[in-house]
Amino acid sequence: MSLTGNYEPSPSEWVRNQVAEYESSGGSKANTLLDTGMPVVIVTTRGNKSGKIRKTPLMRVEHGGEYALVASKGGAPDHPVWYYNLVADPTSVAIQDGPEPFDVVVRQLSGDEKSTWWDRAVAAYPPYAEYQSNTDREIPVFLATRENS
Ligand code: F42
Repeated sequence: MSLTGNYEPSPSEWVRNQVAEYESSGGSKANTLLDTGMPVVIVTTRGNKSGKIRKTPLMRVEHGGEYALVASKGGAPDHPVWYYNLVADPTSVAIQDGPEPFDVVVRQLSGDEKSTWWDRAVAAYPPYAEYQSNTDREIPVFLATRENS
């Protein structure tokens, strides 16, 4: 995994606790969003200002070995800051979906490709549709593909 460096846990306690429990259990615990039963993955990025390692739980949206990363932030008017990390360095990204993380590269989707992956995202986690209806911000979607594929 090329993403080495100083890990800075999230300032949000429930987020950093979910990352810690997911990683320490090899993905067998804390692998759903609270009590929804809907699966999550852990995405590692590099802080675009600090250079620190950041880890962010996101809903698991997988198809054919690729993953959509949905910068919904609950429908907030502003992007989550991990969005800017991906924009700044789309090759310093890893996903953990189970026991071990793996390197990916990401690209932001648009047009028909985004529509296809947006439908998959809403199928995996229906509240995404409500988040988008609650904000004028177009919720960005990134496609993550394994680096060695
Ligand atoms: N968020 C989503 O957007 N989509 C999801 O599908 C999703 C699912 C999910 C499931 C479980 C769970 O526990 C949380 C979930 N979340 C989901 C919430 C997600 O994990 C994040 O908490 C949320 O998206 C907000 O991301 P954020 O990156 O805006 O988090 C803030 C609070 C944060 O970490 N801020 C740090 C801080 O110190 O204030 C800085 C983080 C950072 O990356 N800093 C950069 C750096 O250089 O280090 C600079 C960034 C910049 O450009 O300012």
